[in-house]
Amino acid sequence: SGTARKERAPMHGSSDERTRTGMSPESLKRAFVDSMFYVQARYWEVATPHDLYMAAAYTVRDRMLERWIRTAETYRKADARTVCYLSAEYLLGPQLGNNLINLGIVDSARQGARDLGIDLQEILDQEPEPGLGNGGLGRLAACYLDSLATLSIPAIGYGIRYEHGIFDQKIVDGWQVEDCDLWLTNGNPWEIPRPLLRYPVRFGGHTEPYTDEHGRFRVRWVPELDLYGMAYDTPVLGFGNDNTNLLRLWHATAGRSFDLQAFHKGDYYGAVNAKVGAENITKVLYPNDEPEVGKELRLKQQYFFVSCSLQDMVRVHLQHAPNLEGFHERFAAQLNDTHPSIAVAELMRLCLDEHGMDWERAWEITRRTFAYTNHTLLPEALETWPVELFGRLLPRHLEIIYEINARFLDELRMRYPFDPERVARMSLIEEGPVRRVRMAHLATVGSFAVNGVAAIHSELVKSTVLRDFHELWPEKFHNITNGVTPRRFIQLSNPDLCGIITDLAGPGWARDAENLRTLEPHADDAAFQQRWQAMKRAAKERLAARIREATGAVVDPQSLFDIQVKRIHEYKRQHLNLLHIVALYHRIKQGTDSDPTPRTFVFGGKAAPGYFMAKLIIKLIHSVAEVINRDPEVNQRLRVVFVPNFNVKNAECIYPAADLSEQISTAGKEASGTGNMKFSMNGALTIGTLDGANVEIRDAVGHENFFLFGLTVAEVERTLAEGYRPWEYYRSHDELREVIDLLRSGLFSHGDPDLFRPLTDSLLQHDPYLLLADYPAYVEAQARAGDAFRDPAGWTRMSILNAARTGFFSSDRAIREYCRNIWQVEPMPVSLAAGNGSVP
Ligand code: B1N
Repeated sequence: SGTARKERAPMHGSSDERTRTGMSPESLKRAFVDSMFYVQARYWEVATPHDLYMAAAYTVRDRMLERWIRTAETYRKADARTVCYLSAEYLLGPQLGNNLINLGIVDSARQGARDLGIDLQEILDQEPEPGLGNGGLGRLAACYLDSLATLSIPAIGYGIRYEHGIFDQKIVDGWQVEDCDLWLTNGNPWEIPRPLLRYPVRFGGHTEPYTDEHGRFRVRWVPELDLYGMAYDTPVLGFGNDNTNLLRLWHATAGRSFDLQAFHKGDYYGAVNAKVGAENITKVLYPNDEPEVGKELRLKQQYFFVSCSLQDMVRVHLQHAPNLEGFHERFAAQLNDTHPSIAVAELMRLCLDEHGMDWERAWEITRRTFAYTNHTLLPEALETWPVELFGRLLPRHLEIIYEINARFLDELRMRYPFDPERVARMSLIEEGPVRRVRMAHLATVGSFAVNGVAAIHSELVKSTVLRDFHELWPEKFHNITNGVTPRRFIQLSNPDLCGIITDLAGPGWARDAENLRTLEPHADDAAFQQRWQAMKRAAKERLAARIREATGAVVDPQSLFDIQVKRIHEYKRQHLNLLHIVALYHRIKQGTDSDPTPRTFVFGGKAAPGYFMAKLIIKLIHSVAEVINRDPEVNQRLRVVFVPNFNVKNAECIYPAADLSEQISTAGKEASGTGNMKFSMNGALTIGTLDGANVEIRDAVGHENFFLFGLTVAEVERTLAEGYRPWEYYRSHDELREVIDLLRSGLFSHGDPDLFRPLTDSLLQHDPYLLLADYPAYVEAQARAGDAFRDPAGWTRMSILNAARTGFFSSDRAIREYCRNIWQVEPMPVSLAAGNGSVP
């Protein structure tokens, strides 16, 4: 409960000897041994690597709790305005290493482990990662939690505690096979279950009108099903401060009503089934990345976590206030894409039905609470739900949405009296054979701010999917270019680079990434370049070892590491990369090679299980790899590998090892990209199109330090409008034709010319992502990159400048912009030292 205790229990003093939370190697060692005994219930001789990990995790967690509690106390006392980040995904990655960094005890922990004869790295490797997200969107949410805590912003991340996160990718005969993710099976030491922090969530049934005691018309929702959401809390440390924020994930359990039903009706087994059904809601993450699959369970997940989160916010608010007036002053709630946008209707329902507010006031509070981030323009990704399904699961919410819509459309008619088409375009309801709720419209109408995730993307949001809304409310629209946390993606992933930067810039750079600029004057310094090359070389050796372990393939760390890791998607064009690889292979075989730079091509990424073309691209990567890697005539110059199961852990090993980063989406399709930033910060050069954040990365690092190619957004539009005929590119470009013909010949498919037909046919007939149109420019840019790599000093200079000039892409900068331009929230630093040595 939130009631503040008057008297304070005595706490350990701050001196290391007297506290169980000391940070010295001695204290850590003692605590670790204690945890092994008292938490893991193991003694030394029989402890498994997993026991070591758990004991280490509990040791670290103990050191987070005082900060966490002090933070909660500070925010509560100050009645602080709080950011609530609502996201269906958090791709956190392993916690232990990151928490050691943010506590500032990496060296201490390593020393303590060494004294006990343990290798810290081995312990770190034990941790299964919480993969509660698909890709960039989920990872962005995790980076933002890190930055919010680091910037001392009062914030709560709300989401879903999926029992199974993103599937494990296995490769069998070159094909992706999905395996169940089991991150929770051995226990999760970072979460704290809160069995008493539960909220009811209802589904189905019907609504009925009634008149309340003041004679006012009201609606009551009589649901069919209720279940509970239970909180699991994970502390999120700031770096270089004492703030520790909260990530609260909801787990679904059956409500009391199940037991009662069974008791009354005597249908025990029926009740058991219903219970299982309820718990299914948080069973598994939907593995789709962008293309929408309108599944009932997914809508249930969305409403489930949004309802729990808003009820939690209301509870907190009512600890300080008599009613929901002022709710929007206490909270800014960010909608991470439309997945949580049902929140708009849910907050209206809470205000209207549960707190007796009138419509106008409820709407005012709702619209001033939410802000919406758009993450994609792909038409197939825009969420819409059939009205029928919506009404069946959430009848009251559908009514509320209809009412919001009726009032909104009246406003529009007033403003555009002779433009019924515009009114229909902007409606929250899409008319058609099946009527559907447009979630992006609901989010836009119900929010005070809308933002895109890179400059070019935000412009496209305004000129395409939300054009009419931008014309109506231009001041609502913002851009906030994405960012990534330098703690995880430099400090943790690339300790050598971290050492180099710290030597030059001092340790402050990790809180102020603009300090990376101190590298810039050293870009041409020979001794510095040598150190830089050694750093890169060591990272490439580590990746080579990892690749050998995972795939058996041997790669040469001296070759150019040309890497494309991201979800597999036609718009991301992994197959354009493949066309170039086959062209290089073909040239060597023909003896017409003009690019003798030895290269290792690395791919990684998951395909949505139902996305056939993406899975076929994975198969094609393996098939091309097989032919090239075993051909002695080419395999000294070219190697192709696919790193299975690309996830945060693998990513941390991959970004530092890259020489060349592939960011080759069709212009206008990649909203931002964030891998592009991680590569660049680690000194990779980019080969890329003018898409997403590439545009800003190129401007930041200097055009001469970036391999640009391809059609611009305007040229893509024009090409398609003029009637794009990929066949003509095939006909008129000899090498392109030869490459595609090789794919069609069966050379890469053990003689089966049909295997890759779906891909080649799609390219020749439609090519919706304009691979053939961009092919000549891509190959030409690749040649420039290959040539440049043969001048080590020139390349190293460019590499250093990339790392030096990408401080802008720190998630700290992005979060500062959200705070200032959208949330209107101020930092609230927490001080452990200022406390009187006790906790409440
Ligand atoms: O969000 C990232 C961007 O950097 C990427 O460019 C963008 O593709 C990605 C439905 C999505 N957009 N939409 C999704 C994910 C899951 C899902 O079920 C859509 N992911 C993105 C961060 O801004």
